[in-house]
Amino acid sequence: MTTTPLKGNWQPTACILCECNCGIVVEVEGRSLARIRGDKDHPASQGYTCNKALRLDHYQNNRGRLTSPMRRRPDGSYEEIDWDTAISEIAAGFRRIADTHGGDKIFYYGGGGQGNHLGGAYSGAFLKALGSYYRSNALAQEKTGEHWVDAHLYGGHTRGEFEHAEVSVFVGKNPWMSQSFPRARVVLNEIAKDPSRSMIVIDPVITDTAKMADFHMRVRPGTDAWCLAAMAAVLVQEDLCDETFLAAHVNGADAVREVLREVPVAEFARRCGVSEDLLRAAVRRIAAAESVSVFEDLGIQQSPNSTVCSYLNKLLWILTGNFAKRGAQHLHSTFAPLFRAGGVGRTPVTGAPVIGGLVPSNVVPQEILTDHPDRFRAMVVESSNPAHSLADSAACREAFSALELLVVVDVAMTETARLAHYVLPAATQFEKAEATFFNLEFPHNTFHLRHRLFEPLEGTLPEPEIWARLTRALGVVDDAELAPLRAAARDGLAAYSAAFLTALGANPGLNNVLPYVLYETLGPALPEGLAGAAALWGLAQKTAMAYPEAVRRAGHADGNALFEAILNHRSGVTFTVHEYPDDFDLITHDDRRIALEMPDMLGEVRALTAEREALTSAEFPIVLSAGERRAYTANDILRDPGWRKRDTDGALRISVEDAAALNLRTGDRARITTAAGSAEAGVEVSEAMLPGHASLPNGFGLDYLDADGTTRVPGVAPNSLTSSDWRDAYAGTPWHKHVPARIENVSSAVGG
Ligand SMILES: Nc1nc2c(c(=O)[nH]1)N[C@H]1C(S)=C(S)[C@@H](COP(=O)(O)OP(=O)(O)OC[C@H]3O[C@@H](n4cnc5c(=O)[nH]c(N)nc54)[C@H](O)[C@@H]3O)O[C@H]1N2
Ligand SMILES: Nc1nc2c(c(=O)[nH]1)N[C@H]1C(S)=C(S)[C@@H](COP(=O)(O)OP(=O)(O)OC[C@H]3O[C@@H](n4cnc5c(=O)[nH]c(N)nc54)[C@H](O)[C@@H]3O)O[C@H]1N2
Ligand code: SF4
Ligand SMILES: [Mo]
Repeated sequence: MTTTPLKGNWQPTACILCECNCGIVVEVEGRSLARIRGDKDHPASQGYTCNKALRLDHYQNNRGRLTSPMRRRPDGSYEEIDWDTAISEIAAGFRRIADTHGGDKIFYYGGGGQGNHLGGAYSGAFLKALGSYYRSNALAQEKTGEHWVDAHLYGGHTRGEFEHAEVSVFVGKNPWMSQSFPRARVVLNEIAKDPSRSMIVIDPVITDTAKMADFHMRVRPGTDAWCLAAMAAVLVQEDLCDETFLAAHVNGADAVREVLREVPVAEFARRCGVSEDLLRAAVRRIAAAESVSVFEDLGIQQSPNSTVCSYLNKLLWILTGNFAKRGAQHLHSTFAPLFRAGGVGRTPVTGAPVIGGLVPSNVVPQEILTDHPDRFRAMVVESSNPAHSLADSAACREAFSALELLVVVDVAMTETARLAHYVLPAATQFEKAEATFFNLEFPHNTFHLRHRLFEPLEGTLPEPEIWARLTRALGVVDDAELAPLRAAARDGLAAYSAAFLTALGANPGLNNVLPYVLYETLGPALPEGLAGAAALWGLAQKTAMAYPEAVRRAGHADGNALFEAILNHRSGVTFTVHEYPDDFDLITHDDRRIALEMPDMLGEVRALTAEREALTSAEFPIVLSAGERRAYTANDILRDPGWRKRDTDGALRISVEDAAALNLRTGDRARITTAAGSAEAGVEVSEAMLPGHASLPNGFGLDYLDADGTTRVPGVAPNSLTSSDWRDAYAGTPWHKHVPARIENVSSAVGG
């Protein structure tokens, strides 16, 4: 595919507000994104965007932008300092921590939000040079449980092919609002219109997605384990499994069947609040389908029993053989791994599980706030706002304030930045080369290198340059060693490849600082503004070696050809084209079979028959879902509240029944109190909510300096209401969607 010539000032880039990173074209005026449209040439999104992309100028031209490195004074205020001072003081500070306490006491959090993973790729050189090891990011408060299950079952991440699935199942997932797969609303509309296709939604809320569903299984919050166990049990008890598939491709099915045979389906249906008839009908629909795709997301990943729910929902498609065929579930290629390979480690202080190399977000405060000798002493935060996005903001603030050194790299003065010793101002995602590593599709997987639309704002730097300066300041690489590589880069990629092998052969130590080496040597030879793409050369080589045929099918002869295509195709490239049977080769187990038996998880399924104490109480009778995705939420990416066209204060949604009991009407104010904190919110009475269930949106409670100089904080910061210890036993992932709470009417006191 070649890019069509661009007219006028229309430039291709991507939306950065969710993991889809839809291709857009932007008409640039001065330094603003004046007009925005979907990019038809983008190989994944094909012209699609949702409502949010059109508001991106609120990110680019945000009054909260940082324009100079900042250093905190003893009195807590900040002073602007120049880059050279900032770099040398920060490098020396981390060096001192490493020399005194060990480099592993330097903790790294973040590395990219929804659309900017290129910068974080360079942090590794600096961190490795210091001996830093522990890291984390938002994936450790959502996806680590699923990753642990995936690693056991087949050793990779799977995605559904919803575009072609006869039956699509969404478990705790509202793709109409939260998207997450290409062209989500188009695909959902196609499914809803086609009488031969079906949609099953498991969600306590009548979401926009649930409204389109053929089967809406309205579970009571937090009871998915019973619902999913009953569904898997129906497959076994009604003899609906694909025995041919299981015999050919799956180990351990008998052990699973043995447990599922004992599940009391009627009893479990009652416990999750779904009618047994509806539950059985949905399962029979799955079993009868040519193809089934399943998407699990935060509704189970941030709720009680989350890891066992991840396991159970995967049984639905594995027991029915919905793998390695059109419209079904797939393992996919990766361009850059999101998780570290290897087993489950433990955190130094609390001994929490480190899955995929990520420290559970919820234990971060406890790994700092202690006199344990192995506590984290210093922290780097890049492109993340953990003081606002991690459970228990108060504990996070206290912990971050106790660090000997905290450095934040961000575009804005965030809640986290305000606790830092140094804040480094990054160029925005439209002022530098950027890319997402959320490349999760099959059979066609895509990668998009975005070129910059503007020069970096004065005073800011792209992260690759920041990390290169910091690494240079450590003095760990002899620059003379890089000279031959620099020279070879000027002679083209073939010469560079040869010189690279020679240099690494002569000094294997360079491997430790690879992103730095690439940036310093290949970076200068790349077209203007694309130095930050240098690390992609290494990733392109790895990708071509990992999936040689799929990369060739996509039209790239080798790693260098792939890298050139990435540089040249401004709307993105397809980097792998797979055939369906490739799914089996992507299983990492030696026998290329799915390992279905997970004894821990099967033990959890057995234990579901025992009665459980309710997680709510007389004091906190309501289940609060703290952090729902809505039409105008986008994590913490947009700080300017003016981007929202409605729901500007992030209403607390409550059921008609609870509203009546509390004498609350839409527009009234309510106080919501949890074990961790209390906040006031505007109320929206909603027929979509079950009695006893309330929801607050994510991404609110960020402060913003208005044009008139006043600070505004619209909505409730969800993590002022969440607790660190409220988390999954296996993965440490938080139960944000299930926070026991009390709601009080504060309007009626003044006469409502
Ligand atoms: N508009 C918008 N889109 C986004 C984002 C955003 O901020 N705004 N963020 C992006 C990110 S980072 C992510 S991770 C994804 C998340 O995407 P989703 O997981 O789809 O988002 P949520 O709305 O947080 O939660 C999904 C659903 O879980 C349901 N739920 C609550 N409790 C339960 C329960 O006990 N059981 C079940 N089965 N469901 C329950 C909620 O009603 C909700 O509909 O969205 C991405 N897309
Ligand atoms: N209670 C509750 N908490 C939640 C959730 C929930 O549902 N409920 N959801 C969780 C989930 S799924 C997620 S993904 C996390 C997200 O929370 P975070 O991990 O904090 O990620 P973002 O909100 O994406 O934060 C993005 C930060 O990056 C900055 N930024 C933007 N562009 C750039 C750039 O180019 N360079 C740099 N250096 N910085 C940049 C922004 O200013 C912002 O501060 O929140 C989690 N927290
Ligand atoms: S928010 Fe997500 S789905 Fe919407 S346009 Fe942006 S990247 Fe695409
Ligand atoms: Mo997320």
